[in-house]
Amino acid sequence: MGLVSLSEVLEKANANGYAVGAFNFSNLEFLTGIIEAAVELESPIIVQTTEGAVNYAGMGLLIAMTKTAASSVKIPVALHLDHGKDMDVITAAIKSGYTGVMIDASDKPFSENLSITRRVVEQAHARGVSVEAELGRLMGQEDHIDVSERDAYLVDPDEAEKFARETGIDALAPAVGTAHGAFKYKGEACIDFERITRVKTDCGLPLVLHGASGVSEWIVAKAVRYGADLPGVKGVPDELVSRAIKAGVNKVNVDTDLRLAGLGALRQVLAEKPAEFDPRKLLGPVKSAVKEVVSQKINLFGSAGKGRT
Ligand code: TD3
Ligand code: ZN
Repeated sequence: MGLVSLSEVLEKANANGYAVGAFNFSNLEFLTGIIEAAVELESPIIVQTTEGAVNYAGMGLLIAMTKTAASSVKIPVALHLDHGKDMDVITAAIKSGYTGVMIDASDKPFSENLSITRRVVEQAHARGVSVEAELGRLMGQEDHIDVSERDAYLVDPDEAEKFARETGIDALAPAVGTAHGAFKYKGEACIDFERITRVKTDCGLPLVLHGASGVSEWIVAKAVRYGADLPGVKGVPDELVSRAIKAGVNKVNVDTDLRLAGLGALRQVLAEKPAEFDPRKLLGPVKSAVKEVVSQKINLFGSAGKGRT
C-alpha cells in the first residue's frame, strides 16, 4: 500500500474510540522495527520525523525509506513531520511526500499561532496533506514549572474551539500536563483529563497526546543494568495513557521509550560481545527492542487489528 494521509488514519480512530501510535525515527533500524510490529499486529501506524531527524538523515532518504517500506505491506502507514517550526522544512515536506505535517507555533501568541497554522493548512490541504497544530505549551525538562503555575501553560478549552474552527486543522495537540523526554515529572505523574474531555466535546477533532512515553521499569532496566546513567527518569504510566485515549486522544506520540529500549539493547550487545564489529549484529538487537516496545504500545492504544484491509 502507498502512504495514506494522517487524517485518514485518525478519522477512523476518532470514529471508533482508539488511538494510533506515532513513533519517531531517524534511521533504518527504528523505521523497520516500528513497521514490522504494526504489520504483525495488523495495526495502522504513523511514523514521524522531527526537523532534527531531517537534518540528520536528509528528507529525501527518510521519505524514500518510508515509501518503500509502506509499499510492501498491507497496513496503512502515514508519514508525518513532527514539531514543524521552520516554514521551509514544512513546505518541503508537503511538496515531497509527507502525508501529514505538524505546525508547532505554540510558543507564539494565540492570534499568531492561529494565522501561521491557517497558512499551513491552506498549503497542505491543497496537496491532500493533513495538519496537526498545538495549543498551550508542552512542559519541557528545562521549564521547571511549579504545579501552581501549571494551568497557565495548559490548553485553554475556549480557545481550542475557535482555533479548530478558524484554522481547519485535522488534529489538535492540546497541552494537558505531559512533557517530552525521560524526566517528565518531579512528583506524581498527572494529566488533566477534564481538559481533554472539554476540548474533545467542543471541537470533536482527533486529539494528540505528546510526551506520552511511559519510561517504565521494563524499558529502562536493561540500559541501567549495562551501565546507563539515568537517575530520576519518570514517564506517563500506561494507566494514564489509557484514560487519555478514553477521554478523546487518537494519536499518541512516543519517542523516548524507543530510544531507551534501543539503548539497552545496544549496551547489552556491546558489553556481551566485545569482539563483534558487524553493524547488523550490533544494530539488529536495537531494531528488535524497538519492535517489542511498539508492539506493547499498539496493544495499549487499542489499534491492533484496525489496519486489516
Ligand atoms: O513529539 N514527540 C517526539 C519528539 C520529541 C522531541 O524530541 C513526542 O511527543 C514524544 O515524547 P516522548 O514522551 O517520547 O519524549
Ligand atoms: Zn511532541
